Amino acid sequence: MGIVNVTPDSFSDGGRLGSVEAAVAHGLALVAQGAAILDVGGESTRPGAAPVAAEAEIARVVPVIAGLRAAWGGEISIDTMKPEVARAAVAAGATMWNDVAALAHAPDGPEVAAALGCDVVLMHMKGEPRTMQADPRYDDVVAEVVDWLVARAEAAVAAGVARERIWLDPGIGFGKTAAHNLILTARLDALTATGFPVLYGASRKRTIQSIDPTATDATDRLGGSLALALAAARGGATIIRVHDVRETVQALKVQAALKDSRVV
Ligand code: PMM
Repeated sequence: MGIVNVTPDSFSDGGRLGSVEAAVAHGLALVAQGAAILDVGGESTRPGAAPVAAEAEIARVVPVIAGLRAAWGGEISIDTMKPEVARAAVAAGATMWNDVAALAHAPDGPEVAAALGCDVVLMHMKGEPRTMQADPRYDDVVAEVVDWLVARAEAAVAAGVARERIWLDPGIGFGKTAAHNLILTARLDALTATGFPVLYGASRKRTIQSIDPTATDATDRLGGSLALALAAARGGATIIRVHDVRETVQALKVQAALKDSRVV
């Protein structure tokens, strides 16, 4: 899954994709590099980010989704917490709702997801972006994240979302310390064991800087991003959300070839 952020303040490519044309061109370049899914987002969820009104978010993402849809037939996901944005995005051609609030941001989230009939990503977040990194605590982070996500999936199914359309995501960096992020990555098998397919995203995130303090800039974190992507794939993740598609696809192919070489 290649990331197409169309926010003025996204932490890793902030403001770079300023025009619709540039965002569409960027998305198509990621497809050429091997992305099977494009994730379009118009509201930054970086720690401390301020919320954006639905109308502004729709105005940012809909022209980009429509432009991508006109040029490409693959899966396009909309990264939003708001049902009205998801609705507008699907009308413009999106086929997946990626919700960092796991359909809990608005009371009608599960019903709207069911009505849209699209694929749905349910991500775990403790708190909300503005405050989530203020001293997050868990007794057992792996069990709490898994149990909460399964409960959200059951709520979605109860509202009419097809079980086979649901992905679960541990939400790396969303109300978690670096230690929490690492154990969730190392124990991703606990999430895979739920039977739901797993999406994982740690591309360019701050956890990498906690291990390599010199990686102060998000674009300095490719090595760490690749290490985490490979670990997630070994843990059973089937969608990896990244900025650096070409490098990640290559790393995943080499890891898969190494695995195959032991059995031939
Ligand atoms: N991370 C970000 C935004 N959206 N969605 C999912 N499903 N999982 C993530 O880990 C995730 C996300 C924040 O990163 P960005 O600012 O680079 O998009």
